[in-house]
Amino acid sequence: MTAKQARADLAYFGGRPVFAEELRVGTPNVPARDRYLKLVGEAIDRRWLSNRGPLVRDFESLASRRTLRAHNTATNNATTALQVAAKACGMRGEIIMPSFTFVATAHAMSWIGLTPVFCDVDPDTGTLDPVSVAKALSPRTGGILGVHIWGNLCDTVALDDVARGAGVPLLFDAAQAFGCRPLAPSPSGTTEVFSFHATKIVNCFEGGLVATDDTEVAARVRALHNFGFDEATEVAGPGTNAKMNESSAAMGIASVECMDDTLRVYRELHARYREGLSGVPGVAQMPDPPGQTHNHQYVVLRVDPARAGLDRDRLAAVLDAENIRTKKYFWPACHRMRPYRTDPVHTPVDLSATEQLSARVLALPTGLSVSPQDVDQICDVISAAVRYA
Ligand code: T4K
Repeated sequence: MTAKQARADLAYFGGRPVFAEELRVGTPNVPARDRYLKLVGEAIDRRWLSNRGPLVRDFESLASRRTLRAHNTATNNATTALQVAAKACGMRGEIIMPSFTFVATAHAMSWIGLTPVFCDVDPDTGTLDPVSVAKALSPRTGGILGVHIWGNLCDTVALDDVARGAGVPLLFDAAQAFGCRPLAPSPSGTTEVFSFHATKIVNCFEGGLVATDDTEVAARVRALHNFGFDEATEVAGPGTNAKMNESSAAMGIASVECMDDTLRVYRELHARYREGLSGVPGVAQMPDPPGQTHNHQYVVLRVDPARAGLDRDRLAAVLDAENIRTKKYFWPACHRMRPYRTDPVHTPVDLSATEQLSARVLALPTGLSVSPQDVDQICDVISAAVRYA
């Protein structure tokens, strides 16, 4: 390993970049290329390419072993899945959600005429704070949307209590949480939406899934994602086209079949980062939440500028010069984005934990295209950046 032994070794100060080619957050995993090509070839030969074909049904069945939910409907992405699920759960009016999330969470609601109302998050897990949610409740509240950010599961029990007390539906955006399950049982009737976008731990090129334990919600999801056709192929009401196609399902099957191996790689890289950064002042990996299994899909640092001597943006610039492409997941927070930043209806409560997290977090490359030696090099750059800050 080439260590950064002097300030001038850092590419930011004119040294030679550690990586000749860029190393990215979110490089797609393709763990079983031949299996995918075989499955997609069979689909082509069958001439059955969409509309709940055999591969989509197989994918749903395999995915159900990971979601542990009774009903699983595959979709073309998680954004449409969120819209379908929100309608199926009966969400209306103002939807309480975190601002600290990927903007798709808010836009998905806004796009179907619902109003995002942003609440604060727990500073350690980044998930929706039930106390903040309770403060934001109003007669206009028509739903609560928790986000399992970075695979950290929300306090589902506390949020369920708040939702039941207010008499509004509760939905979870689990786009980043495939493979993350609570060790205790979930509240009854839980509904979650997963993403299988190219950058996710399991990918379908693009894909999503609505997983629910509520039979009635499941029936509505099935109809709504397929133009409103119910099981009797009658149109029960206005629906959309959110169906997954067979090629996406083939990719999903090929990936989920070897998911245990994939999870192991992510877990090991995550632990290696933790060890490699353990002595670096002011730079800490976000803590692993207790009480759940984790996919370790994201390696997220929190940079404390006072202790590290440099802020998150400067650290990102130092890494960038070394061809290490990080992502500021999630900055800016949604309430700082158009159109939400201009209308106070979206921000009725204090969002100080959100503000602080979004200014400090940085996601680092991980996944099947990242080696343990790459992690060592990245840790060396971070440690040098702090040393010479
Ligand atoms: N809710 C939450 C909480 C979410 O995180 C997301 C999506 C959604 C809802 C909506 O799910 P989908 O409708 O997408 O299923 C990326 C993904 O596009 C997005 O799916 C994901 N969350 C979000 C966290 O990350 P960007 O804007 O960061 O994408 P981009 O183009 O900057 O790519 C990310 C990194 O991946 C880059 O380093 C480049 C690399 N990349 C990307 C693609 C597509 C590759 O190396 N190869 C590729 O093919 O949103």
